[in-house]
Amino acid sequence: MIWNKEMECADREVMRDLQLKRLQEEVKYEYENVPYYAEKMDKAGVKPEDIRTLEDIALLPFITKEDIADNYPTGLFAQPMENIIRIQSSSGTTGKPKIIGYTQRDMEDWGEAVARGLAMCGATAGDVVHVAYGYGLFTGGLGAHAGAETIGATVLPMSSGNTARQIAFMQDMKSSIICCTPSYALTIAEAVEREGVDPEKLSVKAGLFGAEPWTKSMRGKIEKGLGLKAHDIYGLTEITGPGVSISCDENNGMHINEDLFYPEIVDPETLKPLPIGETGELVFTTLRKQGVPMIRYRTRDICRLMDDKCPCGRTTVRMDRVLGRTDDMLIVKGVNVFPSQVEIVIGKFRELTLNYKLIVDRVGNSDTIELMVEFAEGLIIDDIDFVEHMRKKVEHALRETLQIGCKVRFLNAGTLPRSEGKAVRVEDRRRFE
Ligand code: DLL
Repeated sequence: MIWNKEMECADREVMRDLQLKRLQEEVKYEYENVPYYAEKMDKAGVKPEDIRTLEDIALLPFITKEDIADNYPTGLFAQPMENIIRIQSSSGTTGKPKIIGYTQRDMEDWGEAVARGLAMCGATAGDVVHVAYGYGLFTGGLGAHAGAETIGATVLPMSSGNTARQIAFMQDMKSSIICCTPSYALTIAEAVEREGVDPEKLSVKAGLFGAEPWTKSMRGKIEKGLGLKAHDIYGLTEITGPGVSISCDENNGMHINEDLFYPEIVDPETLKPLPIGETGELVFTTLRKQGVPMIRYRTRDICRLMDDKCPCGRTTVRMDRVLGRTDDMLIVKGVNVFPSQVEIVIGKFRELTLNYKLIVDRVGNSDTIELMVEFAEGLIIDDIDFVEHMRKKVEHALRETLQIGCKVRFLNAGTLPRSEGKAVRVEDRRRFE
């Protein structure tokens, strides 16, 4: 089912006209309401009136996660707090989170964007939408929730975890659409098998899975294990959360909600726009955001756009699977983790050096993260009580900062290989091809 034919199936010229009109308004709005961005535009020698065509977007300066960090917490807000009705957040590079605020209209647009994805899953008001993304500052839970409410479906705000309870609700409440990370979907599928539940007897017909990269083989296992059709949903906190793009039944790229988010692919080195079909860094401009509008936000996701006709009837440009990132951000259990955050934690302990390595792996369906870190010169690991005490302290501090558990292994000073160039701080043993 197509939720909003007018926007999702618009004639290309009509869509481009709408995008240009909204881009001009958004740039003017941001110039007038966010002094930091006005300064950036002045420095780049560009004024809102210079945006005469969609291609003129290339004249505008980019916004990066560093700009967000420099303006922590609310320096990029374009509205006073009394007009902000919601805050969501995700990890930043500096140890300070990225804070994004939403107005009433932003919330409505977010609900609309996710509703389109739920409709791709076949959702109507008669469906029971089981939301097993985490609720809270992370956008997954409340984003999926907003979409389900927009459709008028019955929402089960499960949040993540307690898999036995998830399965009991799926059975008893006849959940028909499930929303969670693909790795959690696999965990649920395995528990379903373990408990001897027949997936065909579950009422769930489709799922909206995202927030992390996933593979074709994961898709196959989820579809079989839960007896449903899997859809991919992409998004990021800075732009809105889930719902920037979603895959339809054709499962061939994710349709971008182009009336709300304008996509570009740029060469990550030269930052020049690349033609459609070429792989580069994905950049998004919000076209109707009031709380924290983002003009040319560098997502750091590597991707390509597709504009060939989709048999589903939607005319919007699609984005392919995310192939990787241009920065060092890791997604572990759906949570964004920067090595720099770990470094800040380690730096607080004088017993530790800054020689460390993070090992990320996947055990079963779950990501694991382990920190190997050297003790300071002179400290030798032979006092078991001391080592245990330190482990507890460091693991606690890491959990506080990263929001996920990270095991710690201590090494004697000088154990880790020394870098002769760029230090290799991360070993990611997971495979996403
Ligand atoms: O992960 C928003 C979201 C929630 C999307 C629920 C989909 C479902 P952040 O925590 O800010 O926001 O992380 C954003 O996650 O830049 C990508 O690197 C990655 N990501 C998100 N969706 C996908 C996906 C949410 N479908 C970052 N495939 C993004 C691959 C994804 N990577």
